[in-house]
Amino acid sequence: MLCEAVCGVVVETEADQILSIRGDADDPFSRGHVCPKVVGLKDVQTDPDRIRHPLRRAGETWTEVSWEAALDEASDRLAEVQARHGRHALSLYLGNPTVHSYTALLTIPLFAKALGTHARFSATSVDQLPQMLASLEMFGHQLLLPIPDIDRTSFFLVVGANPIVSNGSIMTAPDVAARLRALRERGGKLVVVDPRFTETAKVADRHLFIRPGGDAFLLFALLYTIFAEKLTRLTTLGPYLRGLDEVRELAARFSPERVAARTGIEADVMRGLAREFATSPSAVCYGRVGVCTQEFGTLSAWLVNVLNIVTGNFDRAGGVMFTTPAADLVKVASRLGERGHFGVWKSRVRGLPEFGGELPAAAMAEEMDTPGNGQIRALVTFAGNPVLSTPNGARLEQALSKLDFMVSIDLYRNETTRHANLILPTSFGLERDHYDLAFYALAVKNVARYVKAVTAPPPGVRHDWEVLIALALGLHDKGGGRRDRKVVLALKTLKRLGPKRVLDLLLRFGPHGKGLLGSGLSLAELEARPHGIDLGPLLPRLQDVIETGDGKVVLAPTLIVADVRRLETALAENVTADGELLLIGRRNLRSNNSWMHNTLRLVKGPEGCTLIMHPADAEVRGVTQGDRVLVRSRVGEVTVPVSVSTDIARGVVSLPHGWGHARHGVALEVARAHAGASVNDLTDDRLIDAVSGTASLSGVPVTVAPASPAV
Ligand SMILES: Nc1nc2c(c(=O)[nH]1)N[C@H]1C(S)=C(S)[C@@H](COP(=O)(O)OP(=O)(O)OC[C@H]3O[C@@H](n4cnc5c(=O)[nH]c(N)nc54)[C@H](O)[C@@H]3O)O[C@H]1N2
Ligand SMILES: Nc1nc2c(c(=O)[nH]1)N[C@H]1C(S)=C(S)[C@@H](COP(=O)(O)OP(=O)(O)OC[C@H]3O[C@@H](n4cnc5c(=O)[nH]c(N)nc54)[C@H](O)[C@@H]3O)O[C@H]1N2
Ligand SMILES: [Mo]
Repeated sequence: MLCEAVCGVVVETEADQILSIRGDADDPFSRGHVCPKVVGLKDVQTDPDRIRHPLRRAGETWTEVSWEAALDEASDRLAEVQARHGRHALSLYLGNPTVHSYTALLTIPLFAKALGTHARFSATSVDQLPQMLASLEMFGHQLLLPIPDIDRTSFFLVVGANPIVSNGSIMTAPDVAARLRALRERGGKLVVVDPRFTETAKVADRHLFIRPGGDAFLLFALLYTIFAEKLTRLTTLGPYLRGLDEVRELAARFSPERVAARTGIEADVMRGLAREFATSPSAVCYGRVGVCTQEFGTLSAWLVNVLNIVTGNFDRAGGVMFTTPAADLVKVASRLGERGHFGVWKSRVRGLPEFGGELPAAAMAEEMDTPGNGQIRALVTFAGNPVLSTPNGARLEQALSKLDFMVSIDLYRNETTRHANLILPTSFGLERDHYDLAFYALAVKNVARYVKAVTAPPPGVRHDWEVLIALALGLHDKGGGRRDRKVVLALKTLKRLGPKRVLDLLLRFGPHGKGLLGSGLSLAELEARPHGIDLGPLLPRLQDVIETGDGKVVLAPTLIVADVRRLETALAENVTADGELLLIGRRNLRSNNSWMHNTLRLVKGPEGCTLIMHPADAEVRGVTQGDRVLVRSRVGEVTVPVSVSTDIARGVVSLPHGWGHARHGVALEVARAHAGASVNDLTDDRLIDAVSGTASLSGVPVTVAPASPAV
């Protein structure tokens, strides 16, 4: 409900009060495991700061208003902006928790269509966009993401991910720690490549420090060795690949010697790693946020796939595979002809490409604060906090304060939503029924679980899908949005049926479904088995799912290959100027992006928002443990305490994101007392992965100096 690991929970209640939440030992997938964040379910639900009625802002004063008045005003004002400035003057930002609500997932595509704007943004472009783009280009569908077979592999190479803390991402795997322990117990190996000696690195067989942004070079060097030493394994896959020769030729330009300085890893070590990976009985290379949100995000995401493919670890047990989810949105989307698209239109100011109908979040502020035809004048946010989660948040914040109108569908008045004219609150957590529509498609086993709501929502909130549909239909009635009868009809049908019925249809006509009468899955079947159902291990199924037309994997997509030249040029360039350090991020087990810092049980204890710095870098700057330092980048500065540690590579500093709650107007009592500073006041909206426009949040050049004592 708030985490990709989808652990099952048992909730004890009395008269609608939650007494306890613990791990569900009978859940076949999570087997009783939960992490500290589980307390967030209750704490957020019962948080005194949570919004429980629609709120309207006049200047700095907030007052409760009725739903009717709020929805009427919202649709009126949004329609007015579109009438006056054109459809694309209205923008939309979708935040990460959208994917944790099946009802939102089923409604959002229609809602977005109904708004009729090209100015759509989401957390995708500060996260997994490169992986989705690689999938679109290589497998023909943006949602065909290969998933690590973590339970059967014998070699797990983790590049730019920290599953011990994140609980696994685009790899839904409850209790990932136990799964990694099991890997080593069966004689397998875990190798972690990261600029920080992370919690995952600490349980690995080996950790390699890499220079931020060095991954594409490393992956090419591995491929160089594998091709040069004839270690490819293409027996069964061979006939299904296009572009192998091209990949071989490209890799031949990146010998381990040539890239050693740029990766910070010795040539021999890279060679050894390549041999081990390629000769293991099975192996997986797994990359996540650290390879995506960086200068060469798309190249890295692509090369991760290529490495798995050419070593024969693609579409087979112990390697990476595509899932067979009970509710198969990929299949449905394909049948509707929606496989994803890229670059069909460009952003107005910088000409950045759309992806699946969305523009990069790094372009959001400039689209709002740059005058001219098509300038964004209004915004709808849904479950997002882009002021803290997208690059150059301070610029975005300025831009939000100048919009003609903004409405936020959210639980809190936080750094972003405080700029809204209206906040529309929705149900949360155990107040709504739940099915992990997105994450079962990304899970390391095929599983399914549906749970009913446990408690009633507060009387003044509505379910997310109800709010989205009401807003879209209201906008239409006022003459705004896209004048498309099919979309309006679909919204009205969804309103009448409810998302639960749609889920039932998806299950019935999915790969494990019963259809209308047969035997197999339906919602009723799942309701009767609330601990969830094990649908078996992942299976090879490339030929069932691939959407490239000729059934072949495109190993060397033109769009991506074109960026190799930039990579090669970068080999000759200095990454940092004298005295500069490269800033990376980190996550903490007791924190979830920007929005769980208002629960005291999670934020108490040692300060979370500290800058980790290597002792040698600290010494030359005259900084010692606990000192407050001033961190500066091109776009801004923050002051934070330093934590001196050899757990980080020299020349690199790490600051977590999601902090910075001391901003004026934020109604988060607990978070304010543990405010920290926002790393995204340092990250730079100009730094992007050149192919996809994904924000390069990692590897930002900064300077660090002792902060002058507070006066
Ligand atoms: N507790 C907790 N769990 C979470 C979240 C949370 O905030 N808190 N957030 C959730 C979300 S939205 C997501 S998307 C997932 C993310 O899941 P992960 O990707 O597993 O999590 P991160 O901690 O972002 O891991 C990225 C790693 O990349 C490293 N890194 C940075 N730059 C580079 C680089 O250039 N090269 C390499 N090789 N590594 C680099 C970082 O040091 C970090 O260890 O986690 C989810 N789970
Ligand atoms: N520097 C840096 N920046 C990063 C990252 C990084 O690693 N480094 N990680 C990036 C990643 S991977 C992600 S996914 C993004 C996240 O970016 P966002 O999605 O923009 O931000 P969140 O902090 O997840 O904010 C979630 C919002 O949703 C609200 N919310 C929570 N649950 C619900 C619900 O059920 N209904 C409704 N209506 N609202 C709800 C919360 O109150 C909060 O306002 O941040 C990105 N930003
Ligand atoms: Mo994310």
